[in-house]
Order: sequence, then structure tokens, then C-alpha cells
Amino acid sequence: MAHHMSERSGVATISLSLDEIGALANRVFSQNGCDEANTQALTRTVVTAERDGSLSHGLFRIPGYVASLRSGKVNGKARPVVTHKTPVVVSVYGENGYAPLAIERGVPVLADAAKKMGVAVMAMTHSHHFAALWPETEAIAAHGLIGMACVCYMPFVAPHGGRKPIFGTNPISFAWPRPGKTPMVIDMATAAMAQGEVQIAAREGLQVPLGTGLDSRGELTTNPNEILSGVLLPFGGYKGSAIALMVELLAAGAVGERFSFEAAEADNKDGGPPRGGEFMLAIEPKLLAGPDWAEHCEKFFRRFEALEGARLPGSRRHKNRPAGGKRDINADLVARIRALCQ
Ligand code: NDP
Ligand code: PYC
Repeated sequence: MAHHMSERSGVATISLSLDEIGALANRVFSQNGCDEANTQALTRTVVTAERDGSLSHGLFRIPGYVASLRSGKVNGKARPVVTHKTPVVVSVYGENGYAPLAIERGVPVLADAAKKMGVAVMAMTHSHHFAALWPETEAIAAHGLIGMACVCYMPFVAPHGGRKPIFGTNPISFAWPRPGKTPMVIDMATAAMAQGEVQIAAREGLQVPLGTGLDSRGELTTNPNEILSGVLLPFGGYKGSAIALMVELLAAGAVGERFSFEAAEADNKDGGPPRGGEFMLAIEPKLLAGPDWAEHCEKFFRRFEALEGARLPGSRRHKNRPAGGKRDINADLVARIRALCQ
């Protein structure tokens, strides 16, 4: 197996094809307590993350996934149950499994409801989310619908003006369908940076921008290790803090699951994700705006894309997507994952 050095950091990497990444993920999940359906769903999540260059939410998360399977916190054989509470409220009970299978089972039901009714929400509970959110909003957009999703986590983010954490890194994703084209997809932590990105910066010996977080004394620092033992800050000052608050209320309060602080209190601290919820929204633009909605919006996108220096969110990932070649993966991470295969 060829070893290389990352151009960014000089850390050793190994080149793996997407098939090799999929085989490794499949092996580690199936050998650590997942049944076939959960193994396949988790493997799809890992492979698509690596395919698109979502490096903090693909293979990087496997040691955490495995820790929670081994500790028994997460049910690797979960069978998510999808029900309608009303014609527009879809409920997904995750049976304490990982989120990907629950999402794959719930989204088609959510999409059917939104297509009929114009709008529908999905309230997911008893699941463990350790991935990016764009797979679910892109899946909603693949039905021709506008999609939104958010989750909370455990407290790592101080509210604006504070120095102690109350929010998770609380990501929010929004996808806009573009018939005949890849959707426009925003997927962002409401922390200045996802915790996974800070951990990767620490691993690679890189600094992070000032404003990302505070050290344990409450001082601004660019050292990711100091932030990991201190707190992250929300993006954009009090405005980002307000969005993080909104995510906390939607993904916990509105779906009837744990707030980040409650999730942390109940968690066994095995290194994997706590039990939590997910809020999802799907909207049928045709029923709101009428039949010309897509062309109208393409006019806007053409105007946006003509602006020098600007790019649409999601376009970096979507450019990575068709590249069929190998991906350079951190060599230590690959060794750790191989060691988790019995
Ligand atoms: P980034 O800050 O890298 O990116 C956030 C969004 O901004 C993306 O849609 C990105 O598109 C877009 N973007 C980045 N740079 C530009 C630019 N120059 N112009 C226009 N758009 C831009 O992501 P985060 O660090 O905030 O989050 C990373 C991932 O972590 C997300 O996928 C998120 O879901 C995941 N996460 C998951 C959590 C969980 O609990 N499960 C918790 C927190 C985060 P593009 O991707 O194309 O660069
Ligand atoms: O990167 O902040 C993060 C994160 C938390 C849970 C999964 N990813």
C-alpha cells in the first residue's frame, strides 16, 4: 500500500479507492455488531462523505461509531419505525441506532407527504447522529423538494457573550432542488467550525482562525488543542448564536428529544455520539410558487454565479464528486480502523 504525505500538513496518507473505502467500512461495521441493513447504510454514509471530501464526517468518525457499538450504547441492529402522527407530521423512532438507516427509511415517507400536502416535517428520535447532514437534505431535494434538517449534539459551544458551553455544534443543512442539475446545498455547523474540523486541524498540527474558540481560561486562541479543552464559539457573533439556539429548540424541543446538555448528562462518554433527535422539513415548491418556480429560481442562480469571487455552497463537494480516483486518507486513521476489524 503506497504511503504519501499530505500537501497541507506533511502528515502521512494512504491512497484508497472508493471501493476500498467501502470494503473497509463494511468490514468494520459488520464485525462490530451491525446487521446488514445498518452496515450498508453506515457504509454509504462513509463512502459518500469521502467521495465528496467531507473529511471530518467519513472514515474519521469510524472509531467513535465503533466505540458506541462496543459499549452497547448504540444498537447496531436497530429497525427504525416510521409512522404518521398526522398527514404532515412523520415520526421516526430510531430504536437507539445510528441515524443513516432511520433517515433512509424516513425520507421517502416525508417526501410523499410534502408532495401531497405542500409541506411536511419529520421528527426523528432515539437516534445517534455522527455524520454530515447534506445526505438527508440532498435526498429530499432528489424528490424535487426543498429540504431542511438540523440536529444538536453535546455542549461544546458557548453562546455569544458567554464562556461556558450550552450548544452542540448544531449543524443546519438546506437543499434547493434544481431540476436537471445538482441541487444547491448548504450544510454548516452553527459553531464557527465543526468540532471534527478542529480535531483534524489538531491532528495535522495546523492552526485555526482566531474567533473559532476559547481556551480553558476563556481566552481567544488559534491552537485547536486549546479549543478542544476550552469551548468553540458560534459563527457570526450573536447572530450565529441565535441560529444555534434555534437548532437546539427545533432538533430537541420540537421533536421531543434531548437538548445537548441533557444528551451529555445521559451519555456514557464512550467517544461516540449521544442519543438525540433530528428535525427535518420538506416543501413542495410547485404547490407554493406555481409551475414556473424552477425557471424563476434558475434566473437567480445565474445572477449569483455570474458574480466574480462568489460560489454556491455545496459546489466544492459537488466538484469532488465525479472524480473516480483514489482518495488520500490519513495513514494513522486507516491503521486504527483496520485494528478495529476483529
Ligand atoms: P464548512 O464551514 O466547511 O462549510 C459550511 C457550508 O459553507 C458548506 O455548505 C460549504 O460548501 C459552504 N462554503 C464553504 N466555503 C464557502 C465559500 N467560500 N463560498 C460559499 N460557500 C462556502 O462546514 P462546517 O465546518 O461548518 O461543517 C462541516 C460538516 O460538519 C457539515 O457537513 C456538518 O453537517 C457536519 N456537522 C455534523 C454535526 C453532527 O452533529 N452530526 C455537528 C456539526 C457539524 P462546500 O461543502 O461545498 O464547501
Ligand atoms: O463535527 O461538530 C462536529 C460533530 C459533532 C457530531 C458529529 N460531528
